[in-house]
Amino acid sequence: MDHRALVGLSKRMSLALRHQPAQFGLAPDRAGWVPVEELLAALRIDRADLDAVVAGNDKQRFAVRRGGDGDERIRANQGHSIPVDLELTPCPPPARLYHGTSSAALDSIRASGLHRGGRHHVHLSPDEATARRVGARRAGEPVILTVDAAAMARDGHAFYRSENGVWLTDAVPARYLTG
Ligand code: HQG
Repeated sequence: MDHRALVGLSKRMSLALRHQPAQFGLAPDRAGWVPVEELLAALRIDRADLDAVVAGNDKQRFAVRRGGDGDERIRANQGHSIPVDLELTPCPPPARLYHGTSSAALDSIRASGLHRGGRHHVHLSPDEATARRVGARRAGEPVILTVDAAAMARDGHAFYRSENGVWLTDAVPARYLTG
């Protein structure tokens, strides 16, 4: 598959595993896993295509694991809008984390902090370059906000790290943001 086809399939897999499994006839378990065979059938793809997306994905969006019954299962590592319990354990964050957004959202974010929107958590990046890429997905000028994660952790906010290195927290009050 060429790069374009890989990106297209990655998007369909995200839709099926994070947002609209029922539309694909899939029923993820409470931790978000579906049998690999069922995803292949739902998307009408073969195993080599799926492996290419899982292995080649720039952000390691997907994880494949063998379940207790020996069958392989797949889930998205984060970013769901369907209810899932990713069984993340709280983990001490680095002193600073970053959030990329667009200048259009700045006034609102400065007033009310970062909200999780349609996702389960606010997504934060460990470095500015990643945050810049996230912000560049939006229309308008990308902006990088710095989160004082050390102070948040001290004040009792829980942080989680997804398998692909995205930092997650419930909300970021405006007083912890600069930039
Ligand atoms: C903004 C992609 C106004 C927030 C990326 C963001 C990431 C506010 C948008 C992952 C706000 C939500 C997550 C407030 C937050 N007022 N706007 N108070 N609080 N926002 O897509 O962080 O491709 O749900 O700044 O690479 O952009 O899906 O979150 O612009 O890792 O794997 O509301 O999604 O990864 O947008 O991106 P999103 P995000 P995947």
